[in-house]
Amino acid sequence: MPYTPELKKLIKIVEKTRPERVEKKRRGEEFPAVSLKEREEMLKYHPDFQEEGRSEIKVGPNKGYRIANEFVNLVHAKSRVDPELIDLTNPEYETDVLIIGGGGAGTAAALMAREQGVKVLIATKLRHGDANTMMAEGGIQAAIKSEKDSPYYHYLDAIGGGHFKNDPDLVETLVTQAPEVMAWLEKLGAMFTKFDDGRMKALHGGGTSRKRMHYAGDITGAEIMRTIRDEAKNHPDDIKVLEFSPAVELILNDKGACAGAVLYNLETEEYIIVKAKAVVMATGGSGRLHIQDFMTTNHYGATGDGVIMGYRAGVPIKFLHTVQYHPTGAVFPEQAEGLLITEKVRAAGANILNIDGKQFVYEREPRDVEASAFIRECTVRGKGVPTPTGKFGVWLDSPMIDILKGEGTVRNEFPGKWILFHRYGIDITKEPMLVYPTLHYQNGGLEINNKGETVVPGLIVGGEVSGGLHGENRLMGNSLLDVMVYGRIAGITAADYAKKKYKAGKLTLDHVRKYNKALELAKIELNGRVAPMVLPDYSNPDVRKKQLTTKYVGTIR
Ligand code: MEZ
Repeated sequence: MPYTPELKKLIKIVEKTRPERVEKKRRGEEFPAVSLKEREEMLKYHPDFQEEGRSEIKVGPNKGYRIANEFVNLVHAKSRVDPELIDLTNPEYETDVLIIGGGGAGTAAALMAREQGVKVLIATKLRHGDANTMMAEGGIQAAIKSEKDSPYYHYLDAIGGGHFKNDPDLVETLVTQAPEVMAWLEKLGAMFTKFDDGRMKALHGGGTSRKRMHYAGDITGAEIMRTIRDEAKNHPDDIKVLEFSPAVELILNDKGACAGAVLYNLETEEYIIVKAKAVVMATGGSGRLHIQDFMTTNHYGATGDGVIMGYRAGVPIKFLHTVQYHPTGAVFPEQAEGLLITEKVRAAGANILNIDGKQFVYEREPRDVEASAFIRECTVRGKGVPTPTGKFGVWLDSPMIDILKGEGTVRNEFPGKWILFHRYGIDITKEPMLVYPTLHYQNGGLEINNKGETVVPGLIVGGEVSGGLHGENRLMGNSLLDVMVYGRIAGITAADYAKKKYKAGKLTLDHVRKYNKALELAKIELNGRVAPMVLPDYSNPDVRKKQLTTKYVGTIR
């Protein structure tokens, strides 16, 4: 849907203020960044700081910890699996390493585990590659081949962005392995955007002190996922993939180690038992929980399943009290609602403006600060731009990019977004985009060390499902790097465990029995809730009441 006449009128105001703003950019004059004190003030508007959005966990290793209500609802839910009805004695599959999740981290783990000489089975909810990695746009951070940059600066940026709360060991491993990961991806065939002389292009992202954001147009994640998925397909004898088969419960053995998982075949609706010497949890994030009713950039299967399964098995969670809202999610047209508009658009020079066509925030603040500024502008100061469906947004002035950097820049650097908006009758080289914060990233998750190990032997975790690396706020481009670095590490650790540390034992779901008991003792009203969620339910609740089947009764929304 093209812009309505009302919105076109408001765009005229943006056009009026544009020449002066462009001139300022040309002179290198930027809107002042907020001070640390102003930052704190601004963050009060961030959804993480809305206490009514959180509640206390009453069971498990993090009893007493307050996190988003939507997550607590899942923690306070019964397993989808009834331990009394599941037969663990005849597993359908046996493998060295079971990887739960077929996105970036899971696939990187599979490749590295295979290199260590073990057999791998990937179980994935949808198709191989349907994951947040595939949808990542703007880039991957790595301090490579530059006199001005080094992992040292990358480390400082990541820690500063995370409000100095990050686990230092995890960050050190991330930044020091980044150059090697980039070389690995290139060797496998990933095509990053380059200068004519072969050097990789790099940009700033919010909170970076150096230009180290490498990218493939505005489809960086798709390019990385394409590359590693192709490589996994090159080894069908060693890496098997079960699609449409999400894990719904972990299996432990009588020695307390993780020893497999119960999968659920979405097509046949059968449970499948997989026995494994080691398990990698790489289920990604949870945007589809729509925390505090925010729209999301995440793929359809991002429902936080890995956190729930790991937590039930006894792994503590960390930093799940913080959630990342990407400042620029599309809010118009409605069909594209929530969709990521990469931060790279701001890195390339586009200003953020209110209804008066005025700047109110520097466009490259760390994400939590930037998102808070948008929320304040729309909900407190009344300066948001109204959409035809009663929402609000702020302008992202993309036409500035071609003016500043030459005609064709937008089409070359942002082909994905240009095509998408063009389909809706909007030319982003001429018209700004209307944006609002959108639920993007699960900053926290299952606790790991820098080998991806958890407190449960044989359960290794990698990527967005883990917590600690990003502290309380992740910087742009550190998620693709996280899934590659920690996905690879998880694969190596799992293979090592399978070869050297694994001890056979009797498979059991006793941890599920214990968890159910704890829910009962805590007197939690379950209201029929079961978890993991597996898929979000967008059906109309009134229609649902009249349906014969209550198959999805356990889902939250
Ligand atoms: O790391 C991210 O979340 C990222 C690169 C997003 C983006 O703005 O493109």
